[in-house]
Amino acid sequence: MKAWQRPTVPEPIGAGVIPRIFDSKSQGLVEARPHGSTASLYVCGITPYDATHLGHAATYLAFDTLVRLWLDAGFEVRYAQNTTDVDDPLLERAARDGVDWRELAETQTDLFRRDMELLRIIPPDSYVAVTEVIPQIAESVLELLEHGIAYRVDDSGDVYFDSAANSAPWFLGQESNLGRDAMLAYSAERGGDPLRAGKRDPLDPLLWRGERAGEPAWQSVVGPGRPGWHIECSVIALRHLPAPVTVNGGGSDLLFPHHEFSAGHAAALTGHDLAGIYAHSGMVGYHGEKMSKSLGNLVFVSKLDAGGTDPAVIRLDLLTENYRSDWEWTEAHLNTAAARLAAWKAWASSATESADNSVDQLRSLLAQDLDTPAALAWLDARTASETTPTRSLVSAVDALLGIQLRAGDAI
Ligand code: 5CA
Ligand code: ZN
Repeated sequence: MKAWQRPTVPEPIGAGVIPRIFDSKSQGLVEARPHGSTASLYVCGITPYDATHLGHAATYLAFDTLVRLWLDAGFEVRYAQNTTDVDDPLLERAARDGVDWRELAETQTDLFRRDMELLRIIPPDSYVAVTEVIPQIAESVLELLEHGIAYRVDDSGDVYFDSAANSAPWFLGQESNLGRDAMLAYSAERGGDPLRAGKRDPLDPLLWRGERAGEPAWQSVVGPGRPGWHIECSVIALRHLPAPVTVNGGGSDLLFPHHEFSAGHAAALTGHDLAGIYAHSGMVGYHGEKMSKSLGNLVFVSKLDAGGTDPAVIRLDLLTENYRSDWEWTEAHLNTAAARLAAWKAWASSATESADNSVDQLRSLLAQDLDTPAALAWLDARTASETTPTRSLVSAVDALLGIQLRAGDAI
């Protein structure tokens, strides 16, 4: 399906730096260096309801910073993202509100696209809804059944992934580094069904859900039904990006089970790792809890926009925090960003054409695990000092941070 309009991104000035980023699998900072000249990125997209809250926005912005650093370093970027446009939480919300689930998914995806555009987030090259790839997912489930890496439970039509039957390079816990107890707890909390009778391992995840009365279902090579959650991302990533992808990303709530099993399914299908790096953004909170659909403590990008907040202020607000930290959003936080943007704009208005090597300082701060707080502090110091701004630095703020400081520059 179509993504959204790409913002203009100024051409790099001089040589960029290959970014380093924290890898959840190896538990350390690693260079996000692509094989060859193309960096590839898969980021888990929204389940389209309650979009777009500031937690979502912060996560897509974190990976946008990575994309911008790659572009700055001279790489081509191939980026794919899904929408989980059929899944239990979406169906439950549609039923609760008495709307058709397809209608809900469509309107919420439209809202998300608009919000991403407002925030000047670079769109994926492949934006793929799960309902667009149902036959392909079913083919992959069949392949896993034929290879003895998947099994059927009772006569429900449900198919599960056999975590233990899978062969190298993946093994259970490889991506998340979690012990069994933690995995069991997260599985129960995040869409798994460890108590389901008849499974070979309580942690084995659903690959295909057999048709149930009143639920959407598709005819397929594994029988009527719909896909499980993790296999959708494995299949979309494998079909749209060269494997292994340079970075597989999402929020830290996807560390387990989602990314563990997306990696597991992909390895079972190809014999290779899904990704070189598994990167996770922290959780944005509000009123003392993680901002989440189930709790309802949400602040929406569209509502802030409708209330007159400049989207650039929202963007700068989210860049204030380290992408890996869990942090609490407040109104005051937003006001600080508004003051900062005003100060930076005043500073940028007197930019000159003179030579400037300070862009390298900005890029090297960001290249160290997308350290936007350090970059912002450095720019604050620069705006507060008597140093005359240069056009190249102002342009780098646009290219790397997505913040346009001069009115009249291209949108
Ligand atoms: N559709 C699945 C991924 S395949 C999903 O998790 N959808 S979501 O709508 O629940 O979340 C979309 C993205 O936003 C995910 O990467 C998730 O980790 C991230 N996210 C959700 N809540 C927050 C939050 N409070 N702070 C930061 N990121 C969040
Ligand atoms: Zn996903």
